[in-house]
Amino acid sequence: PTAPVNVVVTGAAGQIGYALLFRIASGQLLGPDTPVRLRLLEIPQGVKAAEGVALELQDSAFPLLAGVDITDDATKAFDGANVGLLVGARPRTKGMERGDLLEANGGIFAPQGRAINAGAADDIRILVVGNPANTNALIASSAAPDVPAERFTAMTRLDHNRAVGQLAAKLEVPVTEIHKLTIWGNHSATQYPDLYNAEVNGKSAAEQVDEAWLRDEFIPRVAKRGAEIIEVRGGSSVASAANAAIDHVYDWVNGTPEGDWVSAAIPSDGSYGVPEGIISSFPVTSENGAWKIVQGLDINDFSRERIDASAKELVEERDAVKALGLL
Ligand code: NAX
Repeated sequence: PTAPVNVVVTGAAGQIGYALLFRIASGQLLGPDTPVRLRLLEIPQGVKAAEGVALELQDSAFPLLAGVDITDDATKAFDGANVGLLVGARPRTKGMERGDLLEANGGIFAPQGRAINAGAADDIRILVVGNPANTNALIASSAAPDVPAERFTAMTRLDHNRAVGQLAAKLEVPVTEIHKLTIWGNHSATQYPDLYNAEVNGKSAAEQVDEAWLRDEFIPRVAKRGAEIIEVRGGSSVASAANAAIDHVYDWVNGTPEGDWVSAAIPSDGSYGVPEGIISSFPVTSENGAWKIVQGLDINDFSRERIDASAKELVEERDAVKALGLL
């Protein structure tokens, strides 16, 4: 039998944590042959609720679940960790400026990065879900100089899946007919969902919708879907966010299907004019357990402008956290 994989979930007592843990324990994160040991990291006030979740995990008798540890100590949580889902973050509250938000999150993601650097396993893979996800991932990565930068990623898979869902509904096709869709840039309102390179039934997606819908309805709808969910459901996206985190890590570990790609925020190598070093969303494939940016796509003027605008926002966030001494 294979040794259990150590999976750390931060913010484990929160909403996304609750939607995520049972799916991880059931084998959906790493596959049906891989046992997992869960490490739940919470702040002290969250530990008791995390213990409650652990009771329910026990009550589920998951065959693949080798154990559950709960701690409020990041160093303990990440010791020997193979996968880290960094969900817990400091949300923006009323009257908080962007600088305050970045600083508060720096206080979470820098220490977690140091803990990862100190004790994580050599194959550690990090997915940051907690917002502002891209820049939180950059802070954690920068605090972990001994871990290859490409092991730190941020989640834009929810945006990707939302875009697939919107396009499928518009064209009345199954989601399985949609391929090569890309979210570029930041997980924020500046993100750019690109239909010009996407395909539906093997033909250009952009050519199957009218331009006004693509530019004035589709793009803002995807970028503001989080707000729509809050408005309609009365709470932020939870199960869909957990689902996207599962998709991201599953594909990272197991590879993406031949002839298609997905979206993930990974460190830029300068591809497509995105400044090197920022953690920005790209069209990516996963091969042999590593993300690779899809090369050679045609970028029209409209796309160019959108990609540049989102990259600019990420550069501004990076400069702001640099000025705060967090990089
Ligand atoms: P909750 O407030 O329900 O849960 C957050 C949990 O994190 C709490 O239990 C809290 O005690 C814990 N926490 C806070 N600081 C911590 C720390 N330093 N170490 C460990 N745990 C800590 O929020 P939830 O709805 O679960 O959302 C979590 C994060 O996901 C938020 O930052 C949210 O903005 C972000 N999202 C990101 C998405 C994405 O696509 N990248 C989409 C969904 C979601 O909005």
